Amino acid sequence: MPHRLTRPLAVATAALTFLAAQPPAYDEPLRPQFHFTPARYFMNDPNGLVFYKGEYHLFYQHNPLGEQWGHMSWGHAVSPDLLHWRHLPVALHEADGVMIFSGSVVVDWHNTSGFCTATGADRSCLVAVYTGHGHGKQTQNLAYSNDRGRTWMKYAKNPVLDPGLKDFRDPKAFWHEPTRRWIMVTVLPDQHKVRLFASADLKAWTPLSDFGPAGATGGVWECPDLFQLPIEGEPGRTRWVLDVDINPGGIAGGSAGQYFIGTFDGTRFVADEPAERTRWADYGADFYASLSFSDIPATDGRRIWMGWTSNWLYTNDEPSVTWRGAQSIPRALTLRRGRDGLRLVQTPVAEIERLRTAPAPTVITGITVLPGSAEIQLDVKPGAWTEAGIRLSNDAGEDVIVGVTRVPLEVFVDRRRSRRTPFHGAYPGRHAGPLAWRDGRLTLRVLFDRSVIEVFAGDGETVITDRVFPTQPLDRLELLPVRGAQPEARLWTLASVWNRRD
Ligand code: DQQ
Repeated sequence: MPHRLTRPLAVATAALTFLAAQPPAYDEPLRPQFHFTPARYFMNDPNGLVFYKGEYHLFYQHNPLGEQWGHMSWGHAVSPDLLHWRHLPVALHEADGVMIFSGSVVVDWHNTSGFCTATGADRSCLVAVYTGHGHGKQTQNLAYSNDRGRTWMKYAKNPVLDPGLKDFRDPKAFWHEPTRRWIMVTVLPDQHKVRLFASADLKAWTPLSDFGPAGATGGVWECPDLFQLPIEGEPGRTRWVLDVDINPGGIAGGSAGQYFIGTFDGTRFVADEPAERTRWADYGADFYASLSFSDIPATDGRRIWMGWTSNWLYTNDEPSVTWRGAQSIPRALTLRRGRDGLRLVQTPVAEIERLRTAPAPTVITGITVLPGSAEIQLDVKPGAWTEAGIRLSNDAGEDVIVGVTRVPLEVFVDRRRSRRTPFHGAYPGRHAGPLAWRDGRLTLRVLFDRSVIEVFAGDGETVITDRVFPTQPLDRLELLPVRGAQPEARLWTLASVWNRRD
């Protein structure tokens, strides 16, 4: 006789099956509302960022089977505006003992690879260049898609680069028009070297040059990127930026991003500054593996990157449930000249202003209700103060201070008291970065999103990204009392990008 479930059990089973098939509510207490998070399970580095036929693609390091790092595959989402993302099925799965580590995607506009099947005027397709990790080594591999990234084929003759190295990864490929060839930037992590290759067809690669060791070398080098940026206020002038992440040995402990500014002639990157000089992309503990979008049209002209808002010190222990890991807000990049030479400037993409629920901000006086997702702007003027800033807090006695100190002149995020019940010894901390007066004022633009804080200080010159994991929502905002000229703070509530069921 066939086994039959009793009626209550059958109802319970049906309910569970129904729940498992439902999209997540995207409303768990720590779940950011305008930052990208995976629907379920673990996410780390952004991968394959590319704009193609009206869509931004975000691939990401993903464990499709669990809440900790493992089974690395490429998760996938698309967006029309860099904010509202639609999840697509996993693009590249681990297979045959080879995990899919980080890498990039390019548009092969002229079918140099021979992978593109389209015949008309537009012969383009997408090609992914990724690291295969397995069988004791790391190799560079290709996959391609002829249906706007919906399905992917791994190249039958993978790997395309296999020097037999245990650590050799994170290819970022781009088309270099002056030499009319593809360039691939990779890292030799424990040698603290970036190695460049060139190719006519994305399949056969020739080594070009090495860069490094230089800058910070207290940990392995990972996830490089190389791109040209305009210099603000100097029309027609550009410089190249080589971004290399380091773990551990970052400015706030653990993982962090550093960059070098210099020249690239199609073969070699040469830094402008001495090898001892380290420049940090972000002074917080949670901005890693940043990657810039490929193929943003020249009519737009922006170079935009995003990074993973976590740290290898504690990522596997973060106290979020069902999902783990968030990406930063996409940031537009430029270079700015100051007393200290050129530096990278990061600005949240302008699209974010469309999320403001009202055009006029609320002016902060006394203790104000802090919505879960908000943008706060703090303006500080010269005065007799030693420290100025804002305090985000809750009834549980947890708080985060975001502010500036006068001596030394710095911006900081202090999350030491942001969680009553510790989850990892490396999490509590205060992170600070150098700041300069601009036109007689200090301005902090703070993006707060439940468990993500991004601070853009000095019009993007100094950035701090820190996750915060309070045990209950930080729902109060107030200005720190200061002596002398009162700072001004304004707040915009930001709408959720996850209010759709897709
Ligand atoms: N994460 C990937 C590697 C990369 C590291 C593996 C950086 O490709 O070097 O998940 O977070």
